[in-house]
Amino acid sequence: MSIDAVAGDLTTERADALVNAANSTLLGGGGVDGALHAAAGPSLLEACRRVRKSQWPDGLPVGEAVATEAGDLPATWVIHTVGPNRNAGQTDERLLASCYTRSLDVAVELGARTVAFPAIGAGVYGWDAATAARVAVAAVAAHPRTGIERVRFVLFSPRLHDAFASEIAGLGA
Ligand code: AR6
Repeated sequence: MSIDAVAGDLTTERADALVNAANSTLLGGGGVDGALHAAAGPSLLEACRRVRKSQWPDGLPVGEAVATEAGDLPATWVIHTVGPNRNAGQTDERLLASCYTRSLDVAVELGARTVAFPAIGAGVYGWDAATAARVAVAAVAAHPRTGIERVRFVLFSPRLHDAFASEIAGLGA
């Protein structure tokens, strides 16, 4: 069960499940959400619309996670989660941790063996790199992750990569 961090683009990462930093509507947006939808093709949006109709008619709550198919992405599933919007006053780190915990719960239910995360909340939602990395790595390390062989953070900037790599290195200390 490894945890690592790479610099790169989540939309080209091969994993059983890619985690999307979505918003409550699940109907797309900017950042990594927009990039994943663009790379997946329209079937991802259709799958998200079905989730809204069946499971979450009022939208996915902050800190929750739900899976769909992955369209044309190099993955079997996309797990959508909604980070707390720090810029809108949602400053509770436990909600950010819950995004990782609930995403891994869903990944375990699906039988995913490899899972890749972006830095949830570290873009539009305004979490600083150090806090985003500390909360993310602690939440993943604390999860039982039954059956999951690798959790990878795919970071879009060198600053975020350094922050995550340093937290991961600290796990072994
Ligand atoms: N691969 C990996 N990381 C990426 C990619 C990519 N292709 N593109 C951006 N990032 P954000 P949030 C990084 O804003 O803060 C959306 O509009 C980005 O540099 O995508 O949780 C949703 O619909 C940053 O480090 O997510 C919501 O409305 C990290 O991904 C809102 O943004 C997260 O930034 C969610 O905001």
